[in-house]
Amino acid sequence: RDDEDVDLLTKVKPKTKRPPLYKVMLLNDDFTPMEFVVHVLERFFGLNHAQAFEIMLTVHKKGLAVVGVFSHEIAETKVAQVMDFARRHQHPLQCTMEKEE
Ligand code: TYC
Repeated sequence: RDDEDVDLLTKVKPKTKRPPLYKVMLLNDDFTPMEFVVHVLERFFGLNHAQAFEIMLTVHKKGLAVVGVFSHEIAETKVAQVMDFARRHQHPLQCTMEKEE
């Protein structure tokens, strides 16, 4: 750009906001088998067995846990995949998403 434009342009704040991120959470229940939850975490969240087992136990003990943070579209896809997989196996496992502050 021309040198005369520099003064003006440097006063313009770049308003490029990053898109919001969404926490995907798994909820505890009394019926879904622990091994099924571990499998879900490995299959849909790319966790290794040890990580998956640890997060499953956290959900089991605390009631819920964040299993990943994603863009809105990816988070929606993960929730839908988990809910569909749980429903097909007739487990009441619940997966939800929440905007990150
Ligand atoms: N509470 C379940 C049980 O004792 C295990 C479980 C863990 C269920 C995590 C859901 O998101 C969950 N079989």
